Amino acid sequence: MERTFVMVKPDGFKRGLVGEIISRFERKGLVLAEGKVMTVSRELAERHYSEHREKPFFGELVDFITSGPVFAMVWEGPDAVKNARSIIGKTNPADAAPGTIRGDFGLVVDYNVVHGSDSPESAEREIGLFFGNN
Ligand code: DAT
Ligand code: MG
Repeated sequence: MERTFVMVKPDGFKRGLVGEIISRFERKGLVLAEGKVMTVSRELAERHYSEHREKPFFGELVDFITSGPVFAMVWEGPDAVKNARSIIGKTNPADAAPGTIRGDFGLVVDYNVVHGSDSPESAEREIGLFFGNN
């Protein structure tokens, strides 16, 4: 059994997509283990996205993710990381297939509705950052 970290970003939260997004993961068969509404501090945002520190979009990414409430979650199941990423779709909604969250609800890469960990190692690191090491 594997765990992954998923977060409805401020755009998805503001648009009222939390329930729809939870439903898609549940229908797939993943199991919700943790969930909470929170506002991400700049410090947490910079740690969460530290791999992107040198990218030109880093400042805007931190501004965006701290701009309003998010819904942070832990999902469990076989291959949870890969299965969650396939439900979420490609990073740029313009490339994401219809039927994926980003394909159905996103338009541009800056506001792509949802985050999902990219590896089991990232998942454990991100779960630790957002939920403590439980
Ligand atoms: P993902 O969220 O699919 O794991 P990532 O880790 O490469 O994608 O990037 C993290 C977030 O940064 C992504 O969800 C949206 C933003 N981002 C990525 N590439 C971008 C770009 N070229 N311009 C603006 N924002 C970008
Ligand atoms: Mg990523």
